[in-house]
Amino acid sequence: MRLILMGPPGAGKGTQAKYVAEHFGIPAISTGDIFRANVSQGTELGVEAKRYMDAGEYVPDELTNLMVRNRIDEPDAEPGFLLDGYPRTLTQVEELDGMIAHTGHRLDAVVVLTVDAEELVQRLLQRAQTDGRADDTEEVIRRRQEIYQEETQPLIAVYRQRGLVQEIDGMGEVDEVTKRIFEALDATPQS
Ligand code: B4P
Repeated sequence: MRLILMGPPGAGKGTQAKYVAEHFGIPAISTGDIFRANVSQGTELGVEAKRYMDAGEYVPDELTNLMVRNRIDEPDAEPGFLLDGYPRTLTQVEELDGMIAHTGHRLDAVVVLTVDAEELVQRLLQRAQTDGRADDTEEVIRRRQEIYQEETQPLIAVYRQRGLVQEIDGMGEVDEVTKRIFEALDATPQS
C-alpha cells in the first residue's frame, strides 16, 4: 500500500498516520517529524529547516525531496509507505511520481482530511499549551494555513484527476476519524 495523507495544519495528519500505518503494516513517513528530529539533533539539515519552520514557511523542495528519496529507499518502505505531510508543492508531486515509478509500483490513494478553519486553529493553540511546538503560535499558525491554501490545496485537484482522492471528514473524535479512514481504504484496491 502506498498512501499519502493530506490536509491543512491541524487536520490530524500526524495523529491518524500512526493508526493507518499500523493497520496496513507500513511505515509512516512524516516530513515534519524528520525535520524536527534533525532540529533537535542539531544537524546541518535541522539548522537549515528550522529557519523556515519557525516562520511557518515550507522548507525548500530540494532539501525535502532528497530527504524523502533517502527515506523511501530504506528497506522497511519496500512493501509500501504512508507519507504524512509530503508532497506539499507541485514540484514535490513530480519528484514523488519519479520515486514511485522507479520502484515499479504506483500510488494507491490520497486521503484528504477536511476540518473547519476555526477548529484547526483551536487544535494547534491547544497543542501549543501541551507540546510547546515553536511553530504553534497564532501568527505562525495563520501563516501555515495561508501557505497551505496557496501551495498545497491545488494538489488535491491534481490527485483527484487521477482518481486517487478519498476525502474524509476530520471533525469529531480521533477514533471516529480513524474508523472513517479505514472504511474508505479497506475498500481501495492495493497495488
Ligand atoms: P507538520 O509536522 O506536517 O505539521 P502540521 O501540518 O501542523 O501537521 P501535524 O501532523 O503536526 O498536526 P496534526 O494535524 O496531526 O509540518 C510542520 C512544518 O514542517 C511545516 O510547517 C513546514 O515548515 C515543514 N514541512 C513539513 N513537510 C514539508 C514538506 N513536504 N515541504 C516543505 N516543508 C515541510 O494535529 C494537530 C493537533 O490536533 C494535535 O495536537 C492533535 O492532537 C490534534 N488533533 C488531531 N486530531 C484531532 C481530533 N479529531 N480532535 C481534536 N484534536 C485533534
